[in-house]
Amino acid sequence: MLIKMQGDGFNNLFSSEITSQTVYEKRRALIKLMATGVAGAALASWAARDAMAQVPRPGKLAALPGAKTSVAGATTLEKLTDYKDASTYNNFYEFGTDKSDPAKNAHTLKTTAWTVEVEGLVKKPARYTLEDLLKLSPMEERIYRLRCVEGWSMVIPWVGYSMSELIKKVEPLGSAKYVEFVSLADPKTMPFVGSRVLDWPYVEGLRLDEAMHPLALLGFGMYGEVLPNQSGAPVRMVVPWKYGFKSGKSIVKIRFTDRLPATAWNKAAAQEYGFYSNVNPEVDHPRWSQASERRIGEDGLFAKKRKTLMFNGYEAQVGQLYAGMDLKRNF
Ligand SMILES: Nc1nc2c(c(=O)[nH]1)N[C@H]1C(S)=C(S)[C@@H](COP(=O)(O)O)O[C@H]1N2
Ligand SMILES: [Mo]
Repeated sequence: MLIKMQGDGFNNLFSSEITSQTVYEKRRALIKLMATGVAGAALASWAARDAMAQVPRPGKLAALPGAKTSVAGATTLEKLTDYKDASTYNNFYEFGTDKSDPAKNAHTLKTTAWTVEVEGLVKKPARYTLEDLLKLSPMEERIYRLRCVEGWSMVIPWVGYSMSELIKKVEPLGSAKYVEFVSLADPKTMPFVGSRVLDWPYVEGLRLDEAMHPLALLGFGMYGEVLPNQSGAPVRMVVPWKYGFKSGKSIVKIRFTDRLPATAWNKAAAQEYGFYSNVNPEVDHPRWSQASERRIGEDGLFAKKRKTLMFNGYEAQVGQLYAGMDLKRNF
């Protein structure tokens, strides 16, 4: 696989002896240190800081580490979701509607010779190969919460870089207002693309200023490795302040437009899935509350539900994007 060609040096950046438990403990120790105040924080060793942003590899796929991110708010100190949960409990309807279907079925997805076409209202439309995209900007590791509209969440160490890096390269025209992300729809390798649940291809979209926000990630990996197919290999969006369905997987086209994109879930049920779909505990889904969530891996009889946070906890970073907007109408 081509990402392996980036050299074994990458693998060495990751110490495989560190268990996820020790990393978690290091991160907790760091939180304790920080709680003792500025002086305490200054004492935090670089090793402990690194533990916040470097995660042991599951050792299943090619290494793809990222440097500690410089984007404010892009790393949470919450316990990471186990790789096993994050890679076996998925929504990827092209491979079936059960949470366990993508892990079972997505092995047929062909991620070699992948290209992403950038078109529409830009000065420099281009067809990027995956290799081009991997080299476009340095990889960062960002630990984001992802909140599904169905009421569960995960904490995942993603690897990628801000979508804004690609947007700057293609130079949007003044008339560009929105960005559409189009997923692959290949009936030969995606068994459920023929089904009538959604209109294929899966399309998602953001306002241009949302897509330019540094937190909006173009993701190529997780847990220090390339994405497993079921997570949207080889390249996907991760928009942590919005419900999970806004983060399109296995993207083949990025289109700049002046019209509000017709997104897959909005077309399927407009009254349930709005264009914005910012995580908002005050706006219920028509069929259930959004006030709380279940963290995957914490299930069981006595697991407590967590309160869902406005903008999934990223309000300080992204709230300004929606200043003056009625977020009940623009759900
Ligand atoms: N192409 C495509 N992208 C998709 C989906 C999908 O069905 N097809 N499901 C979305 C939904 S509903 C969620 S919650 C997230 C899940 O991402 P994860 O499986 O990596 O947790 O992917 C989103 N991206
Ligand atoms: Mo979702």
